[in-house]
Amino acid sequence: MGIRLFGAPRTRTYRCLWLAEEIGLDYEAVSIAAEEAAQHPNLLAVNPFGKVPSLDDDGLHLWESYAINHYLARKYGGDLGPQDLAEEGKLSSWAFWTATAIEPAALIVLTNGFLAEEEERDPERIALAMAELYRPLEGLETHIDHYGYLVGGRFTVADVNLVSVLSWVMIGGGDLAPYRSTAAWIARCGSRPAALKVLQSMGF
Ligand SMILES: N[C@@H](CCC(=O)N[C@@H](CS)C(=O)NCC(=O)O)C(=O)O
Repeated sequence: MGIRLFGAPRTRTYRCLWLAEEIGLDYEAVSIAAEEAAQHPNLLAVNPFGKVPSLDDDGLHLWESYAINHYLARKYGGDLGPQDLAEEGKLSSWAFWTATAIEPAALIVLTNGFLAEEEERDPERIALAMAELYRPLEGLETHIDHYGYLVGGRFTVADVNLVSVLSWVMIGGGDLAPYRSTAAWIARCGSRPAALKVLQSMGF
């Protein structure tokens, strides 16, 4: 049966495809239009909530992008995944932090700077979201300054997850330049061949 990754272009699928390409995973990318996801029988057979990304690994069905990435990294990812329980804990800390402290505000920036129709965009919302991100980004800046990457001093699944979300901020026009080490780390990670390959396939 193999590995099937269900996804739609220009969605959270990006972070799972990026990781799959970093791993060099042998998988089938099953493309489903985001508008059809909730009703698509093949996707609903894997994820009862009809969301992308979703994964079918030989009959094991997983959803939620961070959970998928942690599973792939741990099972197939070598150094991209945890080397021991302590690293597994740290990767979880970063994933939950990314999902709760960064992603909601980053989505506001992306929506108001890029996704929404011009007349519906609200720069004030971008400003408020960037203000909300100030404290998390200050802490991130200190960490990256010291360690270069999120976990273990090397590129891991945690970097894939967080950079994919921070790229929403950049696409939406949020200014990350004041966070110099963070901006350099995003550029370093985001220009890896696997990331560029997936971006290109999504028409960016
Ligand atoms: N928290 C989920 C969010 C999944 C999600 O909302 N996916 C969107 C695309 S980014 C989707 O499936 N949209 C289609 C729909 O909701 O019908 C994750 O990280 O995977």
